[in-house]
Amino acid sequence: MQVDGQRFLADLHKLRSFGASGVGKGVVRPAYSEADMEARTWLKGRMEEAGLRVETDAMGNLFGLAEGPSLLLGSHSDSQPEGGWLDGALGVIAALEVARCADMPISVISFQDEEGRFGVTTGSAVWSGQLDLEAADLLLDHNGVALAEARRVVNPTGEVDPAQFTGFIEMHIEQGPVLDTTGERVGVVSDIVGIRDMKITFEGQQNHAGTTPMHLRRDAFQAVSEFNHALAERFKNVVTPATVWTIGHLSLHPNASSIVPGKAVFSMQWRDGDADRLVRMEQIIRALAQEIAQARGMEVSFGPMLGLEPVHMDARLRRALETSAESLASGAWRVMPSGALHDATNVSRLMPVAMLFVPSIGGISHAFEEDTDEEHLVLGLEVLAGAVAALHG
Ligand code: HGY
Ligand code: MN
Ligand code: MN
Repeated sequence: MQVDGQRFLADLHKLRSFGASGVGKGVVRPAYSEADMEARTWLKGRMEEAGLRVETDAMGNLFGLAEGPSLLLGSHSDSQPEGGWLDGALGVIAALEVARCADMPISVISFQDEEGRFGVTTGSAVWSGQLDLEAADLLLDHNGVALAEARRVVNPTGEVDPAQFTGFIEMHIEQGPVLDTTGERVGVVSDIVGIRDMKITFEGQQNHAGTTPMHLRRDAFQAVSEFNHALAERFKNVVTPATVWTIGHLSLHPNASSIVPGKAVFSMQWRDGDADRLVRMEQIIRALAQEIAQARGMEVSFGPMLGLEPVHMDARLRRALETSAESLASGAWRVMPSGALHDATNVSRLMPVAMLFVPSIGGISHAFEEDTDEEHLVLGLEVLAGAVAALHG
């Protein structure tokens, strides 16, 4: 199968123009935003030009469907609030290019809200049955907008039956430092970590920042600060160097310089390759938050917890990627786990899945600086095409 690297790169740069941040090659293209929907309209046209039948489901997942049973390739085209031009977009455009050149049926997908404006990989979670649409509709973004409201911009054409697909392969940037550090050019994913994500709220007493003595304060931010500091200690005998946890979002109420914050809401997210360890970490998180709230005479509450279990990639699809990587990048590829989450985790509930990585310069992602050498992008495309051809050989 002969792919067209220049056409592929041109489409990647065109997709980058929707929600271009003006900083480096960064994009701002959150799920259901104007830029996201404009990008999807353009993608729809490119899928039709490739001879695919386009369907958009109720969540806004955009499918380009081949006739009859087909291998599904793709990823997502929504971005983080400050996103890179390749996260998700690479897999969608690579899928489109393979679908154009393949002499076997290839379908293409751009999932919606993989970046979790409303949750965790929300679009593929609903499509795969991991999450009910009714429950998803109740999810709020950090500005309090409900998913049900946001997805009104979608004009659904119909639901897509997963049974028509023989498997799913997602090409993605690594988003981490491994390939960039080793100088290797391709990663074949062995497994994807599991994740837990929930909001925690501490409520104390809003008060005057000048007249309230320190020992009388019930300061919600101080509770968060103590929680974060103590957590590292409590995790010490549970976590490994591969375990990660993040407080990425914090809102203080009323968020004013001269007011002791009475309320703090923060996101608590943790990830690991071991399902039992995720459970143990949750127990520690909940117990520590309650202990601190009690000690400080405060209230603590926990929002709905979203989570996905660790998944192993399908051996047959993975072997096809490994064989293709060996023939095109011999000595410059490796098998590796994914510390980032992907739609492939949800899709693995329905069919065999596998993933292919290309390096991230400096290991940076979820930032405007995210980038990859273009010859690595084209090589990844060729490895994907080689694996697809071999699977149908
Ligand atoms: O957070 C993640 O791992 C994914 O990039 N949304
Ligand atoms: Mn992604
Ligand atoms: Mn991402």
